[in-house]
Amino acid sequence: MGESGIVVTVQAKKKYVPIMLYWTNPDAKQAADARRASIGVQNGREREKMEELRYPIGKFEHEGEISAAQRRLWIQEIAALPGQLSEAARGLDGERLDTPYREGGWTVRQVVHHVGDSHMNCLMRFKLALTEEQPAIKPYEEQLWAELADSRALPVEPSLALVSALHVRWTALLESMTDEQFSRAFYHPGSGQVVRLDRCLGMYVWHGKHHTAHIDRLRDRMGW
Ligand code: NI
Repeated sequence: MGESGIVVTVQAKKKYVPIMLYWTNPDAKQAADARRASIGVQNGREREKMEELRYPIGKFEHEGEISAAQRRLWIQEIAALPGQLSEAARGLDGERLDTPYREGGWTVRQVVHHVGDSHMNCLMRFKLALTEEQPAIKPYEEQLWAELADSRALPVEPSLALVSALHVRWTALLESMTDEQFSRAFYHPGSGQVVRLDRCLGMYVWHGKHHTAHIDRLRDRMGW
């Protein structure tokens, strides 16, 4: 009896020691988190943290009608974006540009080139919708574009210059647009949605801020 009692105690210890270690030893907790992350398991808090890194300003939301006053504010933000993006990337060198804004995410370099890719496509969508009757636009594989040589290797300056020039033209176009023109739309074959230009304007204001915030938040976290 005495002997088996000892065996039971040892088994109990064996059984509970790892659990105690998990809660009391921060290294063990970190290792367990890393193991879970490596096999794609996330708890609620980790998921929340990941969402925060991914969507630092939340997702685009706008319910209902878009007023002329709202459009005017958005147009000002389209005009301001190139300056904000340049400011976010200011002074970052090669190694910092190649730092992902989150684990598994794009590098700062890719983020800046992506804004160029994306807003270039968007200006074309505006022009298509303004000159054709609800045209189908051409979706593109943004993930794969971000892996191409220019996005991977070029300094960010060419894309900052591109975004600057692009937004000058885009702003001029937006400022000229009538209510009727803002109600024009294109068809997006990827999502199957018909997108009005006034809503598209809001989405791209969000988009520019969203990616600028990726860089700003990374700099904050890194103390750059
Ligand atoms: Ni994007």
